[in-house]
Amino acid sequence: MKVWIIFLLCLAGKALAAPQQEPFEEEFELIEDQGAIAEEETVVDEVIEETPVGSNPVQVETGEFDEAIEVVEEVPAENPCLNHHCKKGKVCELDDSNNPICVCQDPSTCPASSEEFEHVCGTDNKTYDSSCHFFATKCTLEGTKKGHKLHLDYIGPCKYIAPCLDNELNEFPLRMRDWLKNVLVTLYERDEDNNLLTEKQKLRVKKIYENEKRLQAGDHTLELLAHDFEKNYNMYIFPVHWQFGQLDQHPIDGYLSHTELAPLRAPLIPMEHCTTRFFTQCDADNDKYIALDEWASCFGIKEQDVDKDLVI
Ligand SMILES: [Ca+2]
Ligand SMILES: [Ca+2]
Repeated sequence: MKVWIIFLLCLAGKALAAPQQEPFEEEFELIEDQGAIAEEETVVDEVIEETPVGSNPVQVETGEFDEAIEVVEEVPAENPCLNHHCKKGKVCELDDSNNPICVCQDPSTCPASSEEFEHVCGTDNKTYDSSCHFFATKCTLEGTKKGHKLHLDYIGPCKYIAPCLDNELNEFPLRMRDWLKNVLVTLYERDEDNNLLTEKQKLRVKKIYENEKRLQAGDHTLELLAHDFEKNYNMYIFPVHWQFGQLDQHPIDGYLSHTELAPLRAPLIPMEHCTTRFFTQCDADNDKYIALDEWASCFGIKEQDVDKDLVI
């Protein structure tokens, strides 16, 4: 969770803190039914364990979010359940023929959690003690309309989220863009041997980093952020593209699904009440996916500057 706390502090205009290496906890679910996609990603989780996660909290490995993964590995083991992975909310049990099967986890077997930051809020506006409790509960509703509609909405206990007004909606990308730029600069500054950025990315960030006109990280007014975007527009093009590339991973297809967006969206909602509205309106053609041009446009990037080569 640390990474997200830092992330949110940054959004609040605080100075950027040190990059973190912890992979994001498994907080989310596969919101859309993407069984086919998930199957292609079966190895992702294990790879992630060994790969240093970039310091950008948004650079979350979305493989962690794929609840629909059920894999039987062909490694012989005494207990067939040892290598049988069940999606979140399910646990492995042996059937009468000693074959491993995934069954719904009893929520009462989830580790007790009294810490507020471990609570999650469901789209049913109910607070669950932890994501384990949430997914176990959702599993018991599988096949029902209620279960289909139930998703993890955001991290933390449910609370009143004020409606996002039009003028507030316009403020959201101002902070977000500035934050993205600062994250990249911080990655660049700290990226000695960590390879948090590729060589190509480093060259692009170097230009931003070395630009004397760059607005330094800090607590800036919205007026200043708006002015800087106008004046130093070119510095924001790459960070917006880069963030899209970080999220577009499962699969890498130039579109962000609800699931791919979840690592960014869910922790933000309790802090930034315009999050849901912002990402909803980003999907301009309302096809449930955010394409690169839709993404760029909602961050104020001009059509002629949208470049899929910048995403890589
Ligand atoms: Ca995608
Ligand atoms: Ca769309």
